[in-house]
Amino acid sequence: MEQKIEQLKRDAAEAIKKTVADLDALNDIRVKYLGKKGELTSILRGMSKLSKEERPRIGQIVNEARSKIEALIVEKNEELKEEALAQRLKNEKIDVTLPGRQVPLGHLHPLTITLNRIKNIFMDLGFTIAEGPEIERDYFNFEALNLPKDHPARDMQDSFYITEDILMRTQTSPVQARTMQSHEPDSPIRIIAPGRVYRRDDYDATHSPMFTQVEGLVIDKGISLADLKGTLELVLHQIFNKDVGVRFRPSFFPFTEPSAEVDISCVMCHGQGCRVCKGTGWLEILGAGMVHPHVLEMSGYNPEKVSGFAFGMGVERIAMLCYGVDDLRLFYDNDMRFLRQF
Ligand code: 2NM
Repeated sequence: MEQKIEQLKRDAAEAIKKTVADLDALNDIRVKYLGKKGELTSILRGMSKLSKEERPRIGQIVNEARSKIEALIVEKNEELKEEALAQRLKNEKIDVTLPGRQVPLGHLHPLTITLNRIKNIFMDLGFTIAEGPEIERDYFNFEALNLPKDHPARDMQDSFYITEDILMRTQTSPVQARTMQSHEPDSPIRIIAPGRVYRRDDYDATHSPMFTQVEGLVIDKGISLADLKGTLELVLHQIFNKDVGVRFRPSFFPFTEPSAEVDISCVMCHGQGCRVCKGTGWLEILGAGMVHPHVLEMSGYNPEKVSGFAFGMGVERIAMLCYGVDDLRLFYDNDMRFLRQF
């Protein structure tokens, strides 16, 4: 019996010693020798068969063997854990002196950059930014701007109507009409209305059913065409550059009288004539005029007391000319190869 226990002890010690880097295998050894169905436990169970004299002695030997094996397992367990930790520390070592990973930084969309520039130029001149709904009432979009019910611009073919009376705004001028109506009658106004507008257009290099506009409105006592010319000339010199040519051509808009189209000298050929300006040396860049007396009247202003000028420009067109982009669709395609260039 003593020999059997001694043998078990040696077997266990040997097995424990042989275990390398495997906590599971060590646990298997614990179960095999010390577990409920383990070999030492079964000897203890069989003690009833021993004589009275032998029982305490064998019991002691078994318990000693048990303690010995347990101690060896604990020791080995510590050893394996330390080894595992050392291995992890070695594998997961990081070099804190390495340079950090570059976080890719995004940037503003070229249309946003262009719009921000335009807004800042006007804000420097004392203009306030006004906003309004993109889904607009027919009254503000057309009626209040001197486009009566039978005006061709109000054709269903040209606008996105939602109901008889509600449509996607075709211009940001309804914001100006709303601004006039919410102001004390005849009180001065100096605003720009930037935002998206919608028209039933084809989608090609120069047209889009959705585009961005900046319109403006100035009303005060004694505002004249000279104020309109001076303001727009100054703005265009800042958007493009100081030596860009600016000219005013007579034109027609229902909401202004007189009206003008404003051209700048071609930014590509500097007035020599090229493909972009179709050989004319000039580029049409905005529309403007003195606010029609009837428009003032309809929004509660007295054309006998105050006058005003208004204008409108397309942000996509300005961005195309500033950056030399020849296809407006590039601004909407979200192709990173294009966008990354700004
Ligand atoms: C343009 C051209 C000319 C314009 C007029 C008004 C208002 F509300 F005062 F009548 N807002 N915007 C206007 C005038 C817009 O865009 C090409």
